[in-house]
Amino acid sequence: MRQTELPLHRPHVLIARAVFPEAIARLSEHFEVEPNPDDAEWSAVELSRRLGGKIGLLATSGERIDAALLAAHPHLRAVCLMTVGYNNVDVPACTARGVLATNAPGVLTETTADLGFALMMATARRMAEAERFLRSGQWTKWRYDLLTGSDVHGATLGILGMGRIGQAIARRGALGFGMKVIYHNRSRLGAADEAPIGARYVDKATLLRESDHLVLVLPYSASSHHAIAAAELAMMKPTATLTNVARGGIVDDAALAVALRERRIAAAGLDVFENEPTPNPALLELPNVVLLPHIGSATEATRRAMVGCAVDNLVAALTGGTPPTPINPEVLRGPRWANRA
Ligand code: 8YV
Repeated sequence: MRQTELPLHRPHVLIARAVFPEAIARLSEHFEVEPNPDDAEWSAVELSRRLGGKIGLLATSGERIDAALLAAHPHLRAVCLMTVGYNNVDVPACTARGVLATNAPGVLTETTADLGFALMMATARRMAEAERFLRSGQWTKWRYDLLTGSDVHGATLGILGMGRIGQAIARRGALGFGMKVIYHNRSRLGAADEAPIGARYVDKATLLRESDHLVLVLPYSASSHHAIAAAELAMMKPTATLTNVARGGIVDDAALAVALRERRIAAAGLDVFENEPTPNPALLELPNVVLLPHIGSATEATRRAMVGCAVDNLVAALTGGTPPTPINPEVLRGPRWANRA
């Protein structure tokens, strides 16, 4: 389309963080786009200021989309996240105002499961600790009990939160490593999903007691806040490991640091934390925890797919199409979205 053919009043959209240039280019085919090429971390006030006059927002899980922000921007129609988790969005407030919210499920499942499994293995086999040992010149001889960890193959893999990513981690454990899979979830899987991986549904207490390697993959919400705290850690085996690739806040990090220090569990692998990007300092002091800076979905292909999904949703929402992954699809049947062209 030549410049002269552009409609005079193209809708304005905001991109909250730096993204791949192709995403900005695709949005620019349809909208006036304000990007954030410097990846500046905007305060809530700055985000609100920049949202003025915009009808669409492409965001991550780092921006708080709450009732106050929505109230300040009554013309906003769509908030499209490039992440699967959406605990940063007040979905009922969006729905009440007829604002469509979308996320990016599916595209990051296998990549995040790879990282979750790798982190669980690194934790069980003390890989980060072993690397620090070597780099610091402490490796002077072989010894029968040098950096001995616990087996992954044949062990009992516990999954708390058996959604897409939980099932993908369970598949890796059962089919690749001969692990026994037990899980707890809000709802039990159907037999067709349980059978191929031999997954056994158990209550949360049994999961805590029987897991050799417990992996957390549940969404964060008020009801999952501190789902793993001192009482839960006390129920685990002293030889067990705990891996969290879900969200900070599901684990009480202070209580975990105490349990690790006192060897009430063997080790932990954490990709997510309370108060990111500043983990509880007590964790940084401990040898038996592997710490990663929230890289579960961080492969180039997957990050491109995630932002691509958000772009697909935003373009569809604002040009009369069908957004592929809405969180609150009911708003599209409401009065605000009637007769959209
Ligand atoms: C993101 C994630 O990297 O999709 C999610 O929910 O946790 C990650 O894939 C992170 O949320 C970026 O804000």
